[in-house]
Amino acid sequence: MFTEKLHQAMNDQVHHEFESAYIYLSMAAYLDEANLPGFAHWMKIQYQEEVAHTFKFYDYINERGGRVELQPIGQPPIEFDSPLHVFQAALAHEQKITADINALYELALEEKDYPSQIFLQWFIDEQVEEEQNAGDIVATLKMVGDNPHAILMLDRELGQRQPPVEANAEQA
Ligand code: OFO
Repeated sequence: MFTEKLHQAMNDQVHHEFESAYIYLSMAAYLDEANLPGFAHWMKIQYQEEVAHTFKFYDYINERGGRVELQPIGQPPIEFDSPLHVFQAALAHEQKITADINALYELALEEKDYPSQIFLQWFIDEQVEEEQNAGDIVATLKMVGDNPHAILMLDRELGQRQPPVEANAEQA
């Protein structure tokens, strides 16, 4: 069993991850309405990634003998100015989640909880990828500007994103 402080912080992270899923689903809805099905698909896969992250924390809390306590989720942002604005917001959100994961890791160090330090290393790596994925799309969108042909090409490319392995396992 881990300490109550760490238990609470892990529970908070269940909330942050599920809230991330909800935010990305809202972004997908905006992109679907904007007739950008590839962009929307990318965001729906991101939603699945966040659900998978939620379950990693959920399962870990259970494995350590803790009880998962779900918290209320507020309304996510629903209006955006453009696809660029969506991905800038996604990048800013990932940077916040990185800070949450880093704070959790620091707490696991303070509490001398070695299994949690090992568990969190996966998330530390994952956050590098999460920030890079959103950051790359922001950079591309800035480069193409309002060029409709380039936006359509990017829409096709983002429509190829594959679901996370964890999501396949959940569905199997
Ligand atoms: Fe769970 O990594 Fe994004 O938020």
